[in-house]
Amino acid sequence: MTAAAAMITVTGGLGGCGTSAPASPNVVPMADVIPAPVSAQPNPAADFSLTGATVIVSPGGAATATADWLAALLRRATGFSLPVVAPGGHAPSQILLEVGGGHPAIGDQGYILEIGPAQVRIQANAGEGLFDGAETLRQLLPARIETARSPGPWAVEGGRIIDYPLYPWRGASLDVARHFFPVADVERYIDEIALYKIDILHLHLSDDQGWRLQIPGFPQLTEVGGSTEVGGAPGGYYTDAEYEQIVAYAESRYITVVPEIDMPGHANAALASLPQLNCDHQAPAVYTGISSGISTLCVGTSATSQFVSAVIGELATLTPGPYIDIGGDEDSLISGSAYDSFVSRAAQTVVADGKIPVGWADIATTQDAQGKTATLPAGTITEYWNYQSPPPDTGQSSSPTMVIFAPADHAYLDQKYDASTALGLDWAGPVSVEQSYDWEPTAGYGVPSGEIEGVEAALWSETLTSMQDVEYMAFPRLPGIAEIGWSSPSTHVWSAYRERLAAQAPRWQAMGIDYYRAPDVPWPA
Ligand code: TNX
Repeated sequence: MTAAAAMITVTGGLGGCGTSAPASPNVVPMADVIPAPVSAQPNPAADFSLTGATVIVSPGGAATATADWLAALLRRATGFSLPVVAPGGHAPSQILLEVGGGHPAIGDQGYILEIGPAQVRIQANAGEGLFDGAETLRQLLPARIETARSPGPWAVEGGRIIDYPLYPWRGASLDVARHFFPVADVERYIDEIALYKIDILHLHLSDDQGWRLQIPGFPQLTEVGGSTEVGGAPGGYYTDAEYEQIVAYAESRYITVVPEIDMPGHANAALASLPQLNCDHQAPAVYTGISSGISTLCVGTSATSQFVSAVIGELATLTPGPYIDIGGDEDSLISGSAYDSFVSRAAQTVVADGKIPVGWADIATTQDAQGKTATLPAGTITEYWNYQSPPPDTGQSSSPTMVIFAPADHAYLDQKYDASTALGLDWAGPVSVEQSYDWEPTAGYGVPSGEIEGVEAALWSETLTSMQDVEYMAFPRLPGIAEIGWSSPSTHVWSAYRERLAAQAPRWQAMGIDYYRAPDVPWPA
């Protein structure tokens, strides 16, 4: 238990750490929850049973979204009516949702979940914490809860969980540029990552191979740049309305969409669409291969400046979340100083549009001939990926940033599991399930702990053409990255984690997820 959980226990009078008795074989043990909660005290004498008489008690307001989501999930499997009712009645069996008045130590994303024979109570300070608590309740129900019209019984282990995250940024990225994934696929991925309390969806919306978002005034971007993908199949793009639909769906799961338009490199789809972005005003052909480092915007021209302002402005208009990601990786086709002034200006534009700039670590580490890096606004967030170079904030940048950790040799879900994996790349791999779990942002990278924003599981799609491919690479590695971001490092013990991970498999099966049965995990038969 952390100091804050201990404090809650003492001041809130919620009881001390119980001794954990063996769980009944019919319930999911609290100890199996991923990410591991801050504190879990099972009480097998107090199991709850979801029945046809159970009601969901919601105060409305910030609890409404979670009440409706939970009711829909539970009704689908159980067939029970599970009415959502206002507080004040006398239901003999209830799931009670409460927002406000929770202990301050749990913050906005934390929750207290108390399970007794007649009542499940989820208490939080804000809507997101309540939703996180409901996702924990989901994991405590039998895996059958994920399948429509399943047989009961629906027992939940009694006891109490006190829980809140370690880092604010627990991201998952999805590359919809190399291969396009339609709205329904993205929504499915949102539901899958929400199960593990991921709270950021980083959408890689442009690259050499595709431009995936309508930008007013530049219809060619989607007509030409959106017309294909890796391998040459027709690509696709999101209309503004479809993008807004994705954002709203994510929001309903308390996930913030971070849109990325990659620049000045990784820009062939834009260059092929708009001749004026090329120094020679000649649009190259669309690109359907998988090399990197092949393109750059012509920086320093008014055409490029206008384009960048329009794109960032549109992202800011369409995106309610606070972040805009300008990419910035792997451009060695322009000089360091040209790169730095482009990035400095793009980051300023993001701030002028009221958002927080995010970019790959390159934006804080690429140096010009004088050894200087870009000048980044205070509050800029950088994402560390290239494990072969030092992270930002270890002395080389002129601007301190908050750092997201996605070191490719651990957190890149597009890397092969081992040499025999048919899908995926292997430049940073292979990345076994253990390798994806066996690291900490605080261990060995040299970034001050106050400058760690969180972690991200990155999923590039050069070799992934379907949701089935995406899921095969994400599962079982994604839950481990989520746990590194949420739970105390003291819970990160591979020998125990592999057992907990194995216990997730029936749930994935019920969800129709074709996961990789990694040999280092003791999967159920
Ligand atoms: C590197 S990570 C890239 C991506 C590729 C990925 C493949 C980063 C900032 N750039 O463009 O898709 O490797 O693993």
